[in-house]
Amino acid sequence: MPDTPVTSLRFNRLLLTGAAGGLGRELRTRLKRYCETLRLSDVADLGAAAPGEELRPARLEDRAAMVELLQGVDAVVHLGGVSVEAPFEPILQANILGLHNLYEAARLNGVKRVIFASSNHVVGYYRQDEVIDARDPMRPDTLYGVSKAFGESLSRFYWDRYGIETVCVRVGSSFPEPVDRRMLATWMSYDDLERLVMSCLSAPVVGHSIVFGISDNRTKWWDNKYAAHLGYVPQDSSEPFRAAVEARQQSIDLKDPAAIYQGGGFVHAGPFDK
Ligand code: 15L
Repeated sequence: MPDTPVTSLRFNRLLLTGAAGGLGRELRTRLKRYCETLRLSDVADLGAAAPGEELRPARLEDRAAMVELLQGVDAVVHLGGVSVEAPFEPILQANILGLHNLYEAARLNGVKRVIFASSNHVVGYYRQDEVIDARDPMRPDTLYGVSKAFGESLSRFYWDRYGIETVCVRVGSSFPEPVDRRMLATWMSYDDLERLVMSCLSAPVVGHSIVFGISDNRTKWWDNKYAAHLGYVPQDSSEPFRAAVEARQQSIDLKDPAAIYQGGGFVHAGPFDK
């Protein structure tokens, strides 16, 4: 965790969905530092509530449960839903119908800001020798990526029509450390994840913004020039891990689409529906 908090702002109640997942478990302890009450939701087991935590299991597909879940929250950090390629049906339920429920719940409860965990797989079919920014057209590499593209469009609609602000965070690869050559470009440390989420929550005005969730890596495919207003300044880099990563993966097959496209191995995932 960063020694000094990213912002001196304190929120009354924040909601974290997908709180039992990999990034959810990481943000659970970190977000608590910035709010009186942290409401946690997931369909998976959330364990026991720590002081200042409220546990609210809820299915994204359940509109009534979502409306209840968003009551009395200042802002939502939405990590919930399917987070890898999968058959279309669960993606449809959680990432499409579920996300619509979340935004309807925000509208009905007057919640004004959502931090939406989008994904780099919205643009996974750009090549690894291209550098893109948030205004380049989407090129999803999976049905999962398509569902995140839907989320970016849905959140833009809720901003234009209802004034609900969203930052779409196109998360790269947020893990304890980069494990392959692709991740030298896509990695984001957990400390930088905290810095980014708190920048998104504390920036005075975000409207509808798109930011790539990456650390200050030397290898760059994604230019965050349109997200400068968020004030996110990554402090970590994949570079200290480079030697170990290159030793582990000395050569790459340049004919393999996973080495050609930014989405990496996701370009091989599926189809599941025969
Ligand atoms: C994602 O969107 C996934 O949720 C995560 O598990 C990683 O695989 C990441 O992308 C990635 O591209 O490395």
